[in-house]
Amino acid sequence: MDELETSLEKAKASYTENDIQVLEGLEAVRKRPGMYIGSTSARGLHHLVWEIVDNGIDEALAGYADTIDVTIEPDNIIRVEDNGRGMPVEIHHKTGISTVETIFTVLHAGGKFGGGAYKVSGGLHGVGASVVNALSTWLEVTVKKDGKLYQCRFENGGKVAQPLHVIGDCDPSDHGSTVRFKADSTIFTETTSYDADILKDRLKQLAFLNKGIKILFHDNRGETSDDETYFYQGGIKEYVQFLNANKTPITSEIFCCEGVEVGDETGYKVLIEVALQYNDTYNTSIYSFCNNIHTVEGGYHEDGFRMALNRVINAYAKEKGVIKKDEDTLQGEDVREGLTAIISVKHPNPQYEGQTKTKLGNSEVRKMVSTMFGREFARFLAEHPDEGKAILDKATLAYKARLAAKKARELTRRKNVLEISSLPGKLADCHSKDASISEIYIVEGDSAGGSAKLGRDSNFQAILPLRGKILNVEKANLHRIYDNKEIASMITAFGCGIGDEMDMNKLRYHKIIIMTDADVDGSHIRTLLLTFLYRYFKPVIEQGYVYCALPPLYKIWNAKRTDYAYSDEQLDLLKQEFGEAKYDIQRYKGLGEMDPDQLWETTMDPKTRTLKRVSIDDAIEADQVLSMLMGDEVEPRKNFIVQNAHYVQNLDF
Ligand code: 1YM
Repeated sequence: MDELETSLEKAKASYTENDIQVLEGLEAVRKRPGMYIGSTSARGLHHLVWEIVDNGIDEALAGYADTIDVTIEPDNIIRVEDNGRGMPVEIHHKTGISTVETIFTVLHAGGKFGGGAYKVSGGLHGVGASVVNALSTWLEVTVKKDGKLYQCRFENGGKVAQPLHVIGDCDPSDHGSTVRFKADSTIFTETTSYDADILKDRLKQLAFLNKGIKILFHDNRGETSDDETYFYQGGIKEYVQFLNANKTPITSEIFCCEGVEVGDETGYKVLIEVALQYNDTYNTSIYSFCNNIHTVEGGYHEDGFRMALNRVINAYAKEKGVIKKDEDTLQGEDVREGLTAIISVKHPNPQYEGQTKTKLGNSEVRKMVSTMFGREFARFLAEHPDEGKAILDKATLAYKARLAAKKARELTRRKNVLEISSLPGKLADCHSKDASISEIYIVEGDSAGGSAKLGRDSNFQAILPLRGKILNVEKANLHRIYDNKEIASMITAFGCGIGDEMDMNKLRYHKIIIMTDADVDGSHIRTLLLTFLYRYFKPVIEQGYVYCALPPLYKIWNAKRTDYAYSDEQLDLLKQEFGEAKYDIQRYKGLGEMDPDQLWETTMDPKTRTLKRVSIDDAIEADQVLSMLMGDEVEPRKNFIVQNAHYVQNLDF
């Protein structure tokens, strides 16, 4: 049983009991208003208006109303009227009181009762009309229906002062609902005075987002009244026009499309609308909405839009011969330069995520928007060659400018690696920005790097593949070190700078994990890396942030079990464990031989992996080995090579 059912079940018992239940509900709202409307500041105060207006919008979206009239009366009384069916006046079978009264006295009742298509009131705030009642000194509802005028009145935070009764007659063709209320100044202690601009901005936005609904506004508090009418037959197309009003559009036609996509086998429908126009600036203004709520943090509808925009413009560019080679793709930032776009979806069951709950989390919406918008936008480009050309020219220019800027950056990068701000391209970064849980795997070779990228947990694990041998820092001066691509990418990835300008607080990962093959080449690369870290990032080692991953040497398995051995001794033990049973053994020659899942399981999963923390002694030893091998003294090198001849034969210093 859901919340509403429960409260209604309880309420049914008897009329007095019902009264008590209701009062307890509304009392809870008065005790903790913040929980229901976010805050009791000016923001919360305006929220009351939106709760009531949303109900009128719902009625209009259901097709029964086309006008909503919002007035600030003297003394900051709010009046909202619509010309819809009028709230239901009959006795509600569960509460035993009129449905109107139920809407205003039972928590959440308004949102859940109706079967309307898109209940905006079920959205982000959507706490219902009863919350407004609970937070008002008085509230009055008037319903015009079936030739009669009905009214009821509540006082002192939702207590019934006058139950619903007929106060007169009206034209039988007339219908609608009116709500008037006065916010409680003992709750809204900061202010009970409405800001006309806040109300106007949002009402205008609601009119843009819901084409064909006329929204009237009056501020009757002053000597002369301030009246506005918001009515946009073109909806979000006019919104885009309005947003671009002070800019110079590069296309005369505004693109817009609208469609209904069916969700799953349950057949729920999602309404999708997109409008866009490019202007000659370099800025991007993409505003997305779900159920009239501005999804500030974006979400799947916005993702789907970006995906399709990219795809369609690139396909069009190829078709027009602007893009020739496959590697010349226009990037998202290229195709969005100068773009003003509105994406508006209406979803019967929206899920909001993110810090401020303004990110649409319904994943199915991505494909819906991508498919519908992509198809329509491709058609638009095909049918409007002038617009198509202007958009393509703009994106290509952005693309060229980006490449030029990149070249310029690379030149500076060569001058001073410390000035690099962008992360290296090969780095597959993690999502976490919290260094204390972030890890970077420095992986030898592209194929192992590829497996690691696929196998990792991208929430906290970053992968930086290093190609070939990194520069031998022993013989290089500082200038050459900066010049080395592999080293430069490590320095930028770490984020903490190097040398005099090093700032450990800026280090982006508290685990720097060297992952090399368990062979001679691998150990050589490890030596080079450790030496580099020892020479230039000593504090990172001193603070215990550097580790070596231990990849397994063998996989031993049969139909029943699979195990990994990290040494020959361990393999012998495992062989005994498998005993008489048949088994297979694979010797891993390199990390690249493992598939992503194996790599994750054996070497990267914090639950099962073995990491060896590098001590400063290890690093010193690496440094000495390297000095000896690389240094000018010939004798020790000779000795070392003779002693380790069976290992070093493949080495290429
Ligand atoms: C000024 C605010 O609330 N209008 C409004 C509300 C309702 C209806 C019509 C309505 C809805 C339905 C059937 C339905 C509401 N009804 C309910 C409930 N304007 C304003 N206009 N008949 C009338 O959804 O089926 C909640 S709001 F719960 F009774 F359905």
